[in-house]
Amino acid sequence: MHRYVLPVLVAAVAAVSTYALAASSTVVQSDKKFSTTEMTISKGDVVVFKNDDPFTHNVYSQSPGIAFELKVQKPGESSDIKFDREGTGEVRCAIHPQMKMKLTVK
Ligand SMILES: [Cu+2]
Repeated sequence: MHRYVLPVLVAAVAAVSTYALAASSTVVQSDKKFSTTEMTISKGDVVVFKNDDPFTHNVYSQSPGIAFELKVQKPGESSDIKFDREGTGEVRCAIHPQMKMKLTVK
């Protein structure tokens, strides 16, 4: 039985270590704008998108490597997106076409 416990333990420690090394950045949506126009992160990092507006946003990217979609994000909600691949491109809002920021994952 003990021979099965060790690999599970090693896997658990590795998972926790990976998580601890990942950095987290926050992008706030306020006044129909992102809090930054440009952001560069490392592969494996997490970006928290927070809706500080009194209305709904739908943040997404269709750029290679960084594609995601938050879908409908209500006022006050936060969503974590982990970027596991390299890529660069635009993050936008499907509801407010003027909302744009550049994101690079390297
Ligand atoms: Cu929006």
